[in-house]
Amino acid sequence: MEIPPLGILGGKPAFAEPLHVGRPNLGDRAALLARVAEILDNRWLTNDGPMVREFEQRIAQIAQVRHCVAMCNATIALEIAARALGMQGEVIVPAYSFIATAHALQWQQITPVFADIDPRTHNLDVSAVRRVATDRTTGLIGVHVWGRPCETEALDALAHERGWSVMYDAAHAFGCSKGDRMVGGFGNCEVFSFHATKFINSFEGGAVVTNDDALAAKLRLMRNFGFVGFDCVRHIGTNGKMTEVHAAMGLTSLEAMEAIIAVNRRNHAAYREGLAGVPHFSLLNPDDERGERRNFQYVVVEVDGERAALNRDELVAVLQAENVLARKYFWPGCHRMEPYASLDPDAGARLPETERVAARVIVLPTGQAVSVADINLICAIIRAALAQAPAIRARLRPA
Ligand code: T4K
Repeated sequence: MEIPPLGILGGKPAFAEPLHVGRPNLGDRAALLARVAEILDNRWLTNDGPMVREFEQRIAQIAQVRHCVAMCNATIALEIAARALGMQGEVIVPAYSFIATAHALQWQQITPVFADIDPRTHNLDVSAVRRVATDRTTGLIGVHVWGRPCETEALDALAHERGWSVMYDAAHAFGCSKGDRMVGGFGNCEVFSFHATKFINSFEGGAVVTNDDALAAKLRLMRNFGFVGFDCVRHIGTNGKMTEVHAAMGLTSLEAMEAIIAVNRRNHAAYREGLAGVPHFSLLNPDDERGERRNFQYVVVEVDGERAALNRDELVAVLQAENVLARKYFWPGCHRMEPYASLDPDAGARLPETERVAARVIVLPTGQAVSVADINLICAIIRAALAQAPAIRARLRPA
């Protein structure tokens, strides 16, 4: 493909409009509007309404669990679940995650203790978890990064052996499976996100899913201030409720689930083909050869900055100059963000794989808003940039 002068070298951006990572996937507009009309007719807008219940049923069915408790977002869902599980003191989490995983703990005076990751999967390394455990540890939160499930057997077994609670931040992993078991039933509970940028979205939204009846009952109470009936509060609680309009969007999005997977899968294949053979580049394999289900929501490339002609940050600058707003998730790692950086300034030394992966990853735009032609152009830009690396380096070098 013929590429005009690159934006970073003074050319016009290849895309007139920005191409975002996280542009929402939309379901059928008429179906959503019909649901909104029904909500208005019902005059039931929030507080465990019929749309929320239907949404919960559908999520529980797909995730193969007994209970789904829908919430206003995944961050509040993580907070409520941590409290319902009695997490306190120290809880082990990866630093390679969105900041919400750590904040959900710190927000309630629980100390997140960061453990390193396996560079192959980007998920918690079980031996690193063992290394950071102390007698103050009460729990563990694994994150299924990019939708690839953690080593749940080993983590669940370790938690069981030590008497810890264990939950999974499955914000990326709705619709994914480990073997023939859907994500949802691992640990004591799992948390999904239905934020606008996620595979299935309810504008904002989240849910805790579990097979534990008592835990589900507690989560329902805590989501609604602890109320049972009009005048009786049985538990400390907060307002974590999902509204009917959010559930309407979620149900509409669920109807498009297979179509969204098909687009994501097509886009993934286009990137794989477009980047094949680019030296020191690797596209993370969603790893579904064993017949596992994946949602293909993220296109994640690792750039070996020591050997490639341009490093990750240089390539992101190249792409952004073309209006391709590639992201560096989860740079620089939770441990280098506040308040954690000040609380434990030396954490980086104990998290070498987290630091290495965070310095190599580029997340590229995908989803319904991105066409195969867009992807071909993005890949051609990357190839053209690598071929002109010395000029680009000179341009990016601080004066
Ligand atoms: N745990 C994990 C592992 C997570 O990744 C997340 C969230 C959570 C927990 C917490 O879940 P929630 O509480 O959010 O339910 C985005 C998302 O906001 C965040 O939900 C997500 N992870 C994270 C990985 O990505 P930002 O701050 O990097 O990007 P944001 O929200 O500005 O959106 C990205 C781009 O998407 C924007 O540049 C423009 C585009 N966009 C966004 C929205 C909202 C649109 O085109 N339309 C839109 O409506 O966090």
